[in-house]
Amino acid sequence: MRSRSVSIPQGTADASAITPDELRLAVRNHGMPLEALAYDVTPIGMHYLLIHYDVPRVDATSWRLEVDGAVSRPMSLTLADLGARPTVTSAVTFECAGNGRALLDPRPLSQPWLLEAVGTGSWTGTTLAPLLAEAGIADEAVEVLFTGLDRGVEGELEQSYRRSLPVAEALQPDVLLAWGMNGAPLPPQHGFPLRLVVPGWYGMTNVKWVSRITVLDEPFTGYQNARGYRLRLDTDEQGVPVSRMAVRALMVPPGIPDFATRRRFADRTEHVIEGRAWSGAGTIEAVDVSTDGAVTWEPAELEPAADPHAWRRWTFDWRPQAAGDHELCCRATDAAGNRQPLESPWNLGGYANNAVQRVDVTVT
Ligand SMILES: Nc1nc2c(c(=O)[nH]1)N[C@H]1C(S)=C(S)[C@@H](COP(=O)(O)O)O[C@H]1N2
Ligand SMILES: [Mo]
Repeated sequence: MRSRSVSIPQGTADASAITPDELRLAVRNHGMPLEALAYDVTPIGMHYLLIHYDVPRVDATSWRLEVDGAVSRPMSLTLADLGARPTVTSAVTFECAGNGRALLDPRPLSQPWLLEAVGTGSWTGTTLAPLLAEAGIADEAVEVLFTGLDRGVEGELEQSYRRSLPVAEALQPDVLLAWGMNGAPLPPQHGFPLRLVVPGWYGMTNVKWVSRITVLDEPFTGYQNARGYRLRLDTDEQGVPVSRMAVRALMVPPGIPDFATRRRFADRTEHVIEGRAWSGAGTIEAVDVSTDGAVTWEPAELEPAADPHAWRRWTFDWRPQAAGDHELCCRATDAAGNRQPLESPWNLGGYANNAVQRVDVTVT
């Protein structure tokens, strides 16, 4: 992926080429073009998409949200019932846990993301915690399970897409049940009519097309928690659950691209490099930029955080000193002291690869 040669793809593929299965996934699940890092809130249609199975067609009039399990007062709510509750809007950055997967070597076979599985939505909905309080969570409750209406097969198991969260996480005051995105009703591909929004966690947590919330008195052992989304080197290993987003900065690639190769060309005037940074472990403390392939680093300028759960904008003035090839890199550090590595440890699922971004630019 770091080749400096400008090659034009012409009907041949080498061993590193993506497979037909990966291509099929890649055209269904598109990324956010990196130039959209320029927006505080990603326009609908530019936000990345990740859908394990098919987008379900949901009839909003017959749809209900069931709240059941270890609760004293089970509920069945319409969209109007939810809409009558206190409403909040919050900008939240999502990143797919598989972002960066296709840059790992060997490449785990799944959705072949490079770096663009990220976006920030302005989500409108109601806070989950008061709803669970009304339902009356039992003292023995340990997790809350969210079930989507989409069904498929994964790991040879037929299943609905569902994920659980520890009770303490589900009760965080910033966890939302959202019916709106960027001021409009949720579009079908983003979870119409209702989705979960859990700030700080990797994307898989934000269950779309939610139809059931089940309070559990023992941990969920279903596929997406027990087998999928685990950091492990081998299928026999239990591994560590994937949870919060690792610290990361990305830049808008400067200059202009070659159509086929996406290689960048820039002139020798001053360029304002801009980008965004985020972390699931706290606020962003610093972003550094390198214009010499991560040999030396200089601090970027950080803008004040616009929303506590949204990515933070940064800029860096770059005046190329010479014509020729330059490798631009950026790396973020968060308040917990986490800093992006030059290389991220490999794992079977290709999750949480937050290695620094590298952009080759030819200065003319
Ligand atoms: N029901 C359901 N929810 C889901 C998924 C899914 O396939 N089905 N994909 C998850 C994953 S892996 C990600 S990264 C995010 C993507 O959200 P977006 O498509 O709205 O960007 O949704 C999550 N919620
Ligand atoms: Mo994801």
